[in-house]
Amino acid sequence: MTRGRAGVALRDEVDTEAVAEFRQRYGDTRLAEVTVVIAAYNEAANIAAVLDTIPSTVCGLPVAALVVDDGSDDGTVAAARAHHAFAARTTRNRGQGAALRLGYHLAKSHGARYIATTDADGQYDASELPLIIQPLLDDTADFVTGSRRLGLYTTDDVVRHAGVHVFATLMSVIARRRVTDTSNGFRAFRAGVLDQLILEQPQYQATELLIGVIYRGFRVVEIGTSMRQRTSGSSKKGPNLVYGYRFARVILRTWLREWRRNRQEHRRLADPPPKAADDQVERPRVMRDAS
Ligand SMILES: Nc1nc2c(ncn2[C@@H]2O[C@H](COP(=O)(O)OP(=O)(O)O)[C@@H](O)[C@H]2O)c(=O)[nH]1
Ligand SMILES: [Mg+2]
Repeated sequence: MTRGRAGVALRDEVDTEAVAEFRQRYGDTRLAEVTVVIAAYNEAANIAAVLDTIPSTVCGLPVAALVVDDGSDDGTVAAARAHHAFAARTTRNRGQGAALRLGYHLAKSHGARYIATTDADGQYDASELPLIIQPLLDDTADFVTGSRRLGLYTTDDVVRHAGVHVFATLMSVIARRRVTDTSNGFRAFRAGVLDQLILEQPQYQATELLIGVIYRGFRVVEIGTSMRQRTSGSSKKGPNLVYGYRFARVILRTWLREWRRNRQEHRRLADPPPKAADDQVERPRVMRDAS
């Protein structure tokens, strides 16, 4: 991937091909105002159940699901399309971060105003979408991230559990504010936020996103949400120690990069982000629903 450019422009031929195929299938269809992007790698056994729990409206806004099949060979893309999701497919597996980035590009260029993410393995509860969308509509946050420690966490993996605490402490030092969960994949943000973020991690994007939004001065809010065990299969990110090592490396590299970037721009951590074009656009009118 090309380094150091902010925004979600296409990076390589895998992106270009996937977008061309997406446009051939869907034309310039507008996605919903709230688009839930889901990166999926060989999740045919889980994706249908995840999609079936995504509500059609959240806080009065229409919702669409956009699955990015990250080079699966188990029929994930067909399962997604059979369950009313928009789906893009890459010709090879690159990692969750690269897949999400492509999803953000598609969501933004097809009209999404708010982008949410969840996992394809059933670990998050889509009925909790209002919790992470409402602060964006209230204009009290630009980026809302779920926190298992403020919400509900079921796991029997003590190493991972300890890791969540250790990384949260490290992140709190880096961010100079309390952060309780650094790797939560259930989050939502204004699509315009992406214009200012550098996203180059092909796999471990969670902390790159989080450090990015905090160092750019966006209003970041953590909300207690639920996190369960995977519905089936096991994590594909490697054993805990490898995961932990790579994760720590991403945190430290991103921290250094964002710290330098702010210094070059004579910005301080608490400075608000430069005004983006997206902020000029009138906010959508929200019809309240029962949720
Ligand atoms: N691990 C992994 N997950 C991917 C990849 N591409 C997309 N994903 C999706 O990213 C999400 C998180 O992956 P998972 O292996 O469950 O990671 P974990 O929850 O952090 O242990 C799932 O929805 C995967 O299907 C990839 O290359 N590797
Ligand atoms: Mg998982």
